[in-house]
Amino acid sequence: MHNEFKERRERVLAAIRPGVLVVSSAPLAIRNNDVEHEYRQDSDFFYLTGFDEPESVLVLNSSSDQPFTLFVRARDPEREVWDGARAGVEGALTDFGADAAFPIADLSLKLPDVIQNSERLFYRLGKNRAFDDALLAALDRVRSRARMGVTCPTSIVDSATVVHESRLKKSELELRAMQRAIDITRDAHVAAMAEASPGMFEYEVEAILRGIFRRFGSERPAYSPIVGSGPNATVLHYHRNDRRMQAGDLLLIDAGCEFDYYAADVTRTFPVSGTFTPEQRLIYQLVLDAQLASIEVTRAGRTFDEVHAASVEVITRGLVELGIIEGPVDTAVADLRYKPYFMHKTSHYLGMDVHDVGAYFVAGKPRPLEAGMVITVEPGIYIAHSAQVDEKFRGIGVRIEDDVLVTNAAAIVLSEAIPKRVDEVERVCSRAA
Ligand SMILES: [Mn+2]
Repeated sequence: MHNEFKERRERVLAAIRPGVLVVSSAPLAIRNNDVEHEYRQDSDFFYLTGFDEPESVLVLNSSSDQPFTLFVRARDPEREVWDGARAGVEGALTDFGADAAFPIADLSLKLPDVIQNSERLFYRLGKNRAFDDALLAALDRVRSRARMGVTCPTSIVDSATVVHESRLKKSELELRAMQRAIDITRDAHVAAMAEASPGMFEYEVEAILRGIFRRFGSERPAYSPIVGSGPNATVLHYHRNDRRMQAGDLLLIDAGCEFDYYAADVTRTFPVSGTFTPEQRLIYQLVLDAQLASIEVTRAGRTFDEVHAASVEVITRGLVELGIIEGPVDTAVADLRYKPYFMHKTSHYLGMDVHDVGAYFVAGKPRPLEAGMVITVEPGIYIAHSAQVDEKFRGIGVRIEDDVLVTNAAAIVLSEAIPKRVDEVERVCSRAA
């Protein structure tokens, strides 16, 4: 693992040459009074260091023979009794491979020294305002040294242009972590399908998901699980998870865990009673057909728009056939008639962040997919109770989401082992817990 972080830093150093890159750790966030939110390291910071402590700063300087500097919390036996062990300056050098390390308390003193004499500063302004101030103060210090022959950066470049670009294509090691997250997520979804039944509350199903995530070593959910039954399945970002499920409901679960800082993002929809009603089955099969069509299109050289268009085509055709929207199909596509029922896009990047970083457009044009990217494919149909359609379809919400590795040939569905065919889903749903 040590080597992988080093390789990433070397790749970034090569990309910024000549320049200096600064990334701060995620700030601590107060939850209420003196209680903090659970801490999670900033993804860029972790990607380049593997270091998960707060109050840390990373500097990569391509012009230095000691390019990798870490500022970290100093060892403090008294604090460590309360908060646990810290790596300290010593650990930053020996365990995390820093060429130089300083206590974070010395930041204002030492930061000017490590960023000076570079033309370009790679830094993401605006993400952490408190740290922006510290960095701008350091820049000011560097400027004041101009008469001594010190060079101050003349341009500040968004560090995303190099770090996010590097994160976009996944290494073997990253794919292993993602697969692990997805495998735990599979167990959670299968257990939810088997155990959910009429009369249970949505939060009981949420508890099953969270319990399995944690039991198998996931640090945390990659995002708050959505467990929406009946009419709640048509609410895209439903999060209350407090309704009592009824016989005949569909249950839409959008939940994935994080493992080693990598996210899974999976949605399954299934009948709480174990069998789809005829209308639910029609809509479900339509979403599944759309998803399979989009996965078919997913490969290097194609674009997100093309992946999305495949789902739009299938869903529009199906909705026309069911009499939910008016045809003909091409006119319905052109007029966006599917949109009240399929209002989101089909895909996003997936990685350390569930909506992962990386450019979707390059020079104003949709960026072609490349081998090594991981994306989601997640079409859906949501028919609200208020919809002007045949009553039998109202209140049906279905989304099916898989995590897909882009290659030069057919895409690899990393979450393939999570049941989604109608007969498979019904079989797992009627399995006793
Ligand atoms: Mn998603």
